Amino acid sequence: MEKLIITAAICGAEVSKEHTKAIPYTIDEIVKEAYVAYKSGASIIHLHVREDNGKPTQSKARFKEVIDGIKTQCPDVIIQPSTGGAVGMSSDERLQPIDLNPEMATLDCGTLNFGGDEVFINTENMIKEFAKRMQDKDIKPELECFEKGHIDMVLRLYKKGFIKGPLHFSFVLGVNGGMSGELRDFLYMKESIPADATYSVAGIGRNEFPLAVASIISGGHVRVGLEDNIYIQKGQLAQSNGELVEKVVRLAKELGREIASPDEARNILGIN
Ligand code: KMH
Ligand code: ZN
Repeated sequence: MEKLIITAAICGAEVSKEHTKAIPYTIDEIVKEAYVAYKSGASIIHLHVREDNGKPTQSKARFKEVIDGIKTQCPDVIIQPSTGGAVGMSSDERLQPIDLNPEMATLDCGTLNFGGDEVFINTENMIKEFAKRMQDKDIKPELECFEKGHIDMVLRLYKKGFIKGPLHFSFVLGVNGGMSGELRDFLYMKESIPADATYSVAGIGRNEFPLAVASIISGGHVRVGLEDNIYIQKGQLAQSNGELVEKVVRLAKELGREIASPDEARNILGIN
């Protein structure tokens, strides 16, 4: 089996210091969390940024400061800014980090409810526009699919040339409003993508580690981090993103999967 790519989703847009003190807000806090996740075994940092008071922002200037800081601490890590941002942001707002020419960025592949009255909007035309902006800059999209219909959307747009291969999916399972995160959901998603595509799984909340194990033994890749889950085990908050990454490294070693370095991850994903 190929080596395991671990993505660390260190910050997100929804988790606050009321949920866990470990969630980073400031530039220094985010850079530190990225560094610790990287040292623990993450080769990709899935990146959101915040204002100092915790408010999510897609400000290009803020992303630049954080990315420069991360690159100083861990020059080879792959940085994957979010173009999802937070619910309610406009496309222009969300697309700002693309102008910094990152190696990767997220491409959210469909609309879904996001708890309460929130709706995370990603229409077909938005997906086409985001995909084109990434293609023009040779940015590798991480195809975030929150349910099976999102995979169908990717496959349609791939056929029509709006999305270029090799395809790399991220199954984000267990969001309140998306597909649940049971083993059968993961298996259905992974069996629905082309054989030559790569995939990673991000289990939300209690789904994080069971789905990580399922992906490790299936030849897929794994995303963990405080954006997705704040507990290291039932009832016990994680101290840092590094602690969550370390747990995946331990599980992978027990199950016979080696961990990919950032350059090995580039090779696996077809990033030049
Ligand atoms: N914060 C969510 C609304 C992404 O990073 O592309 C969207 C999200 C997906 O986190
Ligand atoms: Zn995200």
